[in-house]
Amino acid sequence: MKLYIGNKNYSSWSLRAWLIAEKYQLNYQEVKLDLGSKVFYERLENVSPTLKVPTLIDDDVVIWESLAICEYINEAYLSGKAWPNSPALRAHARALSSEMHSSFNALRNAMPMNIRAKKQIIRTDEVNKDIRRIEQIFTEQYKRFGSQGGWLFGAWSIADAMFAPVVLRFQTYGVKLSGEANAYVEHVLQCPALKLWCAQALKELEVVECNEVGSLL
Ligand SMILES: N[C@@H](CCC(=O)N[C@@H](CS)C(=O)NCC(=O)O)C(=O)O
Repeated sequence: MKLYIGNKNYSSWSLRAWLIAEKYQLNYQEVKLDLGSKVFYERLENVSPTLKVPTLIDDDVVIWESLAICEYINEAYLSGKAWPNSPALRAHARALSSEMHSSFNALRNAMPMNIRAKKQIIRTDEVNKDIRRIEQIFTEQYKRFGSQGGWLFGAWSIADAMFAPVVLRFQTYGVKLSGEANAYVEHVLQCPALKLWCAQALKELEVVECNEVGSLL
């Protein structure tokens, strides 16, 4: 398998797909491309129909959406263990993952992932609304499953991969959550695979201007 990703400092969608492959130590080759560079588009030209990362190539299978990559890896290589077992919890985890995939635009635009930075932004009502909803999700899930492994559904699942970048955004922009939501954040930050991604991000030197928002703290 070949997984095309973007800069580790910035590419939040790449992180989600990479996390599932890395967490389960799958046999894959990582191809990292500098977001927005000429080489980025040249290399993806005959690989990804959207010219975006992440894109996964597994023999003749091409998958170009982060959530679909997670689903594929889960079914093809993990016998389904990256979703909760019960249909009700699986549907719940899928709903949260799809919500992450399709919502929170205000937060995403105002707080791009930028692991190496410590920044300050002025939070609009829309951004605060997104933060409150995420805090509610973390609180509810941690209250219910925190004691069963610390992840959103106890054991690690694709839902945790989907929310990992938002945890890193909260670090960068100094968003503090309360109680159980904060306990979940602390748990995520201890994840060895996530720590590895962050350590590699900190070694990168490229600057992608459009992701540099806010004022330095
Ligand atoms: N919906 C896609 C989003 C992928 C995406 O927007 N990737 C960004 C990097 S994080 C990208 O490749 N941008 C390059 C471009 O837009 O030209 C997914 O879930 O994988």
